[in-house]
Amino acid sequence: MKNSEVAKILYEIADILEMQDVEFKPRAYRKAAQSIETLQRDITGIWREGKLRSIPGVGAATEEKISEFLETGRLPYYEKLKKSLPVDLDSLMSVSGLGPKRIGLLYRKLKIKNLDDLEKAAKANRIAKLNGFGEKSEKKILDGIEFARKAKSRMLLAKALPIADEIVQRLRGLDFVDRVVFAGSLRRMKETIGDIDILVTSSKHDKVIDFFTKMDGVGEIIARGPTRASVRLKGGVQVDIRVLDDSAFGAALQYFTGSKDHNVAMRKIAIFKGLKLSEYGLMKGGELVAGKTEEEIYDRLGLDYIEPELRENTGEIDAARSHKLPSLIAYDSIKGDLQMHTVWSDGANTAKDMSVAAEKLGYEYICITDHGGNLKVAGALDEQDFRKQWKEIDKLNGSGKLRIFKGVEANIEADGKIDIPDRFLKEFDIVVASMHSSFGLTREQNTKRLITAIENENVDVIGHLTGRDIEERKGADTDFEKVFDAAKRTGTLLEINAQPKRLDLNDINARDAIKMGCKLVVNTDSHSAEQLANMRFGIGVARRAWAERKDVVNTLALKDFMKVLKK
Ligand code: DGT
Ligand code: CA
Ligand code: CA
Ligand code: ZN
Repeated sequence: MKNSEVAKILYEIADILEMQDVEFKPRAYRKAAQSIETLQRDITGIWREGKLRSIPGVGAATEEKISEFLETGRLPYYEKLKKSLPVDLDSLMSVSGLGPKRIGLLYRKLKIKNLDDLEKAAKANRIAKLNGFGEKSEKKILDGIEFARKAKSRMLLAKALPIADEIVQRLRGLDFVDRVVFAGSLRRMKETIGDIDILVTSSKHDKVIDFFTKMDGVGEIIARGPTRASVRLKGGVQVDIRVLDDSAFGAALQYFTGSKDHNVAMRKIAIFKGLKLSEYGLMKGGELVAGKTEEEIYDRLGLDYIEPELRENTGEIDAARSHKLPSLIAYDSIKGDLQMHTVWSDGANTAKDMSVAAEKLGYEYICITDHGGNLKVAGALDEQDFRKQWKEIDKLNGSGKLRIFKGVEANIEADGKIDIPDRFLKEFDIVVASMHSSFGLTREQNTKRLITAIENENVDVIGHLTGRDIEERKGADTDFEKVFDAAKRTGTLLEINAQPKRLDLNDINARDAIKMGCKLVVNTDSHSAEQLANMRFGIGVARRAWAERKDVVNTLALKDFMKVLKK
């Protein structure tokens, strides 16, 4: 799978162009990189089908570069750019306060290429004298260097999962391995992942390690021992592997799934019962009493089985002891997806394409929610456009089994008003209202804003409620208790947005919403047919929020679902 390699190159091109003060292009390259990084399909396959342009953000220039790289394994355009600015971008970019523009300036004026150069220059007070810097930013840089040296950068779950899946598949193909699974934060479906952890059972430890460290895509071997190894892939991702014997598979899986806090609490229970729990098994005075499966370990400690998504030591152990664990929503329980965009606004596919893809997923209904109102940058539709679109949807509804709802994603303005008049809003089947700007309001203002939107009788769903971007922007400051209370009171649905960079509501907020009796909906907010596959990340959040099927309305069959919409 070349996705992360391609994404890394495009990100670097964007950074280097930005360092050279080129306009517009950096944004385009970065946008393409973002969607490729979290694609759930191998980009090589999409390229072979000649469909690179169906990836959101990929235009003529990026298409050409990607094709060349996939065809020849090289990209001279990128190599030349890199040579023109020989700096260690990866580490310099992780110093807070430094972006490509400033790194470019530091290279041109002071020949700074890496963290060591940067540190020397800052300590000699040479940075403060530069135009656009100053004492304060020099100090900030100096503080940032230490942090950057230690910084273990994290990646989005959606980037890590397909990479792990592919490595697991490769290892499963070997005749000298028995079981292959991934563990760690990935198995717990955390929103970001530090590294990928893989467990293999085999009697040929050395052969597994040998294959793993030499397989295609490995850029660097970080560590290598008889039963474990760590590599860094060419795309930058770290993967750890451990090879073990079958007898302790459950104990190892339990241990390496974590979380660390969950494990610590588990070990305490073991000690209390006169036992010892480790990655090698549950022992009593040196005798193995459980270890082959996770289930028998939990059972022997007097606990119901705890699903990986719950293992964060946030009450799951007490719940398991008193048989009060939730019966988590299953990954395959979704019947419809209620937020997606088409070519009418900023999506890459037609309504027809989206409906075909949704039928393939076994859905009973979808809602097309192209942007409306003032969001012109996202190609917002006006009233006339929507009426034309509805004719298209009517036709599709007449021809297939899938029910397509006529929806809109409208904006919640700073004062809580929706940017489409109520007269027209009420003609839609489903209105998703979301915030797309004014993220700097005070907690009080923003809470009032959301409540005003929730109280609008035409608003059915609040989309990506906080507006956060996991890697770039904190969510708006909000009094969740008040907002959830309003949602519950008015029967307004709250979205878990499954876009990898959003996952908004997050696990903690969604869990609070459920506790307060709110109903949730998990939507992909897809901008292409491929992205409908992101549903699993939203369900991951729902499960980490302890959600049951009854808490999520788009698990309902069509007839029952229609009953929960506001009149
Ligand atoms: P990550 O990679 O930062 O997203 O998070 P994890 O949870 O995958 O952590 P990682 O890769 O460092 O280790 C994998 C699992 O191994 C972790 O979830 C629990 C277990 N583990 C690692 N180190 C320790 C430790 O020092 N004590 C305990 N009890 N467990 C550990
Ligand atoms: Ca990990
Ligand atoms: Ca690890
Ligand atoms: Zn949106």
